[in-house]
Amino acid sequence: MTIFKGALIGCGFFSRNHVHAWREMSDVRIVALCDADESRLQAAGREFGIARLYTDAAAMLRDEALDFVDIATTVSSHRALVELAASAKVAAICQKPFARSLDDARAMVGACRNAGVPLMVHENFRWQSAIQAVGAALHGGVIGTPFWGRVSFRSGFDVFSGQPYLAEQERFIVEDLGIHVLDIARYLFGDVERLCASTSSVNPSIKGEDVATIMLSHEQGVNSIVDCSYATRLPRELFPQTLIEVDGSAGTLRLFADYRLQIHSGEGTEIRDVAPRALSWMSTPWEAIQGSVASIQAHWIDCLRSGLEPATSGRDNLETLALVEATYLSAREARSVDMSEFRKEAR
Ligand code: NAD
Ligand code: 89V
Repeated sequence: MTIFKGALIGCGFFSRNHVHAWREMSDVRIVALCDADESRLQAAGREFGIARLYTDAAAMLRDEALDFVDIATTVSSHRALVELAASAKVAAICQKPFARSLDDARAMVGACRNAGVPLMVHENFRWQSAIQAVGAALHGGVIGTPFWGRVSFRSGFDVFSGQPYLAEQERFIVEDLGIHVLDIARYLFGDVERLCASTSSVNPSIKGEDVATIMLSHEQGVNSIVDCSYATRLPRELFPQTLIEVDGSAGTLRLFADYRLQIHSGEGTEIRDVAPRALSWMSTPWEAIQGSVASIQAHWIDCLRSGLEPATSGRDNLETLALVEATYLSAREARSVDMSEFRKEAR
């Protein structure tokens, strides 16, 4: 069995999930860690028993023989690190948001293409067990031809205690969380022709917007609503659940709270439990996200073995990033946006 040797760059808040998930896989070894912050680096090395530690990614790429790097830093460092990996001819996974701008993202895709190395964006939400179950039912044709959908994430969860930088960003919910929800809409209903969005800021103690409502016209005829909020006080907090509704010509799908998927068709109505599997390192309420990390990383290794392009390759993610940019443009200029404005350059 080929063993794939990887290294993690960025040992912060979310990266522990990456390392735990890699350790689930018998054909992967994380041989080295890198973080510019020495104390975080040392702590991660101790926690995971990894001795080869670097504060400089270039030095790590020079000294280690790697099959891939897993970049789990925040967005401002993504372009430089992906280009560094490409110049060392090492395959790369890059956390979302892939890049600060579409121009940066295109340059990163180009660098990896020219170097002949695979590039995947760690866009994990579509890999959640519940979202995969909705996708399988929908794409399997159970409810006929879909014509309407809603992908909804509404929460009052305090994301800022774990990720304080989120409170300081001029662009918050669409760039950080909406990016996942928009990607789910693409995964379910296909690429988008046109969108119209509005955003608002409810929480006065953060810089960016924390509510967004986006209406999407998809190329294959579905109209969908993507709505997300971090300002929503519910009787029971559902973080990080995404709820989904789809109407089709022959039935309906509903992903309710607690990972209950209702499928209604000519065959009758059934409710399936599509909750994430439990692994020892998971922690409440993060299980669905942690499970999706394990699934996307397993997909990456499948792709390295087969040579197939990952579902959320850098190239694919240009479309999701374009939806983020189009949402901000639509909200700012109070107009509907034709995606060809972005696509001309993005594809
Ligand atoms: P964090 O700030 O806690 O950790 C980032 C780490 O990267 C820090 O320790 C920092 O020192 C290090 N770093 C930054 N630049 C570096 C460089 N050039 N070389 C080496 N180390 C460097 O951030 P986080 O909350 O762990 O988030 C990291 C990324 O993960 C973000 O892009 C965030 O959006 C994303 N994220 C994704 C999910 C998801 O479900 N996909 C969830 C949470 C966070
Ligand atoms: O997935 C993310 O990027 C996270 C969270 C789910 C907390 O918004 O920032």
